[in-house]
Amino acid sequence: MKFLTIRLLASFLIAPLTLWFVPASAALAQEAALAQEEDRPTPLQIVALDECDPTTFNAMLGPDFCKNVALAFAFPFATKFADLFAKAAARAPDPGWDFEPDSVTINKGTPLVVVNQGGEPHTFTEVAQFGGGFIAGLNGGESTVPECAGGFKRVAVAQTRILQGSQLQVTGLSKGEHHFECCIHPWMRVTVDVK
Ligand SMILES: [Cu+2]
Repeated sequence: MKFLTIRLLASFLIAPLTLWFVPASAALAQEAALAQEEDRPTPLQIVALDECDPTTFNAMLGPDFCKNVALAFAFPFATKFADLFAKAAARAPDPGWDFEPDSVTINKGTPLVVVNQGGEPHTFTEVAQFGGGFIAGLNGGESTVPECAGGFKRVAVAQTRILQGSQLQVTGLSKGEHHFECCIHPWMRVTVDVK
């Protein structure tokens, strides 16, 4: 009888305690997860831009290769396919093909998010030294850097490709200076300084 009373008393006491603890610990876990999320650094955005002319690019490279989102049909500032090559050969590459910003400083652990807002594909490829990409006609006389050699046939290069309208995240950069360029349009360059 006495034993039963104690057990009963115990369950009366413990049951509500348990009920109180369970939601409390769940709430604590949720709070910890939220705090961790807040500690996570906000990614730094870099945009890839270009002004490909859909008519001439797609005639050369296939339908839907160039999807200019900067209203190329309404305004006459798009660059024709042949002109892009002519300007690169004259070592005055088209400034409409650009990564912005050109140089960034981030703290170690901050991810980069590179968004392709241009009309055609680009790559965001880390290189030891800036130089030519894998299309000789766009290199302005510079030779292809080893990191771009082989083009998209090489998985390492393909992994750095950013299709029109998509994005690439770069994480885990070590402290120091890093160089990134487009392996197609090698005048698109970014220097990243990691503190
Ligand atoms: Cu490019």
